[in-house]
Amino acid sequence: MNPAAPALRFRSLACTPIVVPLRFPLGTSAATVTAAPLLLLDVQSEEGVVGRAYAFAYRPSGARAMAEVLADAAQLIAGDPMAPAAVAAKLQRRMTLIGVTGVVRMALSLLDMALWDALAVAAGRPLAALLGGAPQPVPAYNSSGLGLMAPAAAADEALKLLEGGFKTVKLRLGYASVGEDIERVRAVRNVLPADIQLLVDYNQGLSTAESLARGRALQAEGVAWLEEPTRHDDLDGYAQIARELALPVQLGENFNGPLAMQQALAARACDLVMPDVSRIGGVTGWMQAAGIAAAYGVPMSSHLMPEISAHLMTATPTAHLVEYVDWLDPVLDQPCRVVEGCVVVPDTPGTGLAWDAAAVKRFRLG
Ligand code: SMN
Ligand code: MG
Repeated sequence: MNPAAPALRFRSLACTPIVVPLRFPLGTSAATVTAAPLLLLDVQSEEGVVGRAYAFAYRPSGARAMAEVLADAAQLIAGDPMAPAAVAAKLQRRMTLIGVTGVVRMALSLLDMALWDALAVAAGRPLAALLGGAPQPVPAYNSSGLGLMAPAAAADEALKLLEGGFKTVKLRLGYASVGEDIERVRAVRNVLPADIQLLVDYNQGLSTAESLARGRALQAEGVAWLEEPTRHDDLDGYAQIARELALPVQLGENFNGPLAMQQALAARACDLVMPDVSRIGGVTGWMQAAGIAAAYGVPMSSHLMPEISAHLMTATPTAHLVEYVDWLDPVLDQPCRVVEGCVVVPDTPGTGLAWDAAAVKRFRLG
């Protein structure tokens, strides 16, 4: 780190909830996302340094609830050093009675990401470099679309998602019958070149028994991972699924902090992990989780927020794939760049996030 970089103190924060339209609406077995509710966060240091981050909020109420928690957190840390680990420890303790889970966990993770961005901006270095990574392109899969839809529509959309040179795409499943799932997989697999990988995601829609039955059916269909077939916290169920299927089981977007990942790995609940930076504890929690995945030798991918996750993946020993979505593009000065299926990590200070003020105003949640 640049030894001349000033020590920063936290002054204030500003939250901006927005809802951006999606180029490819995303139907999952749990809910359909037609527009993405996002919470943008700007933190301000006493020295005038600004740190930025954002999180996918799932629902407009999620964005509003996180903003409330962040306003509360800001009062608790006013004037404190912008030291993410110390801030995390203090807020974890102060918020213990309500519980650091759900939107509270997401809000604190988002704050952590913005603090790290401010530190990297002050140091004049990309976040990737500050974490010990090299800011180089990171292999990604295109997850922008391929929700629940008719087989022919899924085949069409799969081809569109290859734009940008992606070598992997992800299809959501969880129809009423295994036959309908297989129909979609075959429709997509039929139009995809042989060197393109196909991932599938059930968004926790199945029982353990159905996960085993559908997983067995999928094993012959050229699928590279089976994501969240059943409820994310049923580790015994997952251990059985992972043991009985040859198809790699992927779990992680719902890990509530690094401990949840450690427990899943200790239970042999999955073969692959994909924490979400806004649920795992921000950059601080991510780096702890990366250490756990490395100790277990388990490939680690990311969930959403590719602009931030790509930086973290450069410093993740078992880095696998960044989940790319184009959702933030409408409000960015510089859209997230993808070259030959890799997310490009900008060589500018911090994460490189800069809002397009006019677009933010247009999509602002009232
Ligand atoms: C997903 C579900 C809901 C919103 C965003 C993303 C999905 C994924 O589980 O892994 O992309
Ligand atoms: Mg998923």
